[in-house]
Amino acid sequence: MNKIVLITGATSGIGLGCARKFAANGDRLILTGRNEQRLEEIRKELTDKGTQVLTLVFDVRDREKATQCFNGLPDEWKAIDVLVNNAGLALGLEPEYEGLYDDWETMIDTNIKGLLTMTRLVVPGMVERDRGHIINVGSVAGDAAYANGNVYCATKSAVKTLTDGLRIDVANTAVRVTNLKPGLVETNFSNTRFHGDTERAANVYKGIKPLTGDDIADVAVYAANAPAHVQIAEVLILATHQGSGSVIVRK
Ligand code: 8X3
Repeated sequence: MNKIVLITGATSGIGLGCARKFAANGDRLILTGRNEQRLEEIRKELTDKGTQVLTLVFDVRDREKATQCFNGLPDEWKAIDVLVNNAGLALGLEPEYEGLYDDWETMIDTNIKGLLTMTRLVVPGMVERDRGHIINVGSVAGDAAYANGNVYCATKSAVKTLTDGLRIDVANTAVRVTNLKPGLVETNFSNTRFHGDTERAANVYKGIKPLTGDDIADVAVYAANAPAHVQIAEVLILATHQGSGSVIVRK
């Protein structure tokens, strides 16, 4: 069925994978992100293939702008069926007692408060329509802390708790709630984490075939298209040679 899917952080990685996979599924897309030019390139790529795409330029940390963009949606785009809360990032890999305050603020404001803002804006309409699906992009990092992951792991642990809480709070409706928990996915995740140190970022994926944004998007599309009585509550997706958040076998 043709759905309206809103994806945050749609300009790269898992978000971009979701944009392409939901487009291929025949859905209409609202793509949000900070990079206006990338959003426009992606809009063009997908509209050329026949997908209806609307883009919104904002940072999920900017609650006022997010609210403005959401309230300004044309009527025919307002009834969002699927919200993919993907926007998020890791910054730094230092012991907790040496972390940078700015990195902490950015991760907490994006991964937790940004996700909450989007949830607060979009979900009331879903509840009212008694239809909808929220897919939060959590992480294996939310299941257990790993060395130097501290604050990032805590934000993804919060995503798990908030996803579980929301699922309980909408259980009296037909709205479904999913937590996707990827492991090692090769995107610009590590590049961002290491503040642009590409060599250090490349080492994260050395000797192991990592997942791609498309691999995670496949699961998102599956969950969104499962029969209405089926709620895919949580999925942990690891690379084959990854045993857990901290066990990675490299060859
Ligand atoms: C991304 C997975 O294990 O690199 O959230 O933190 S991990």
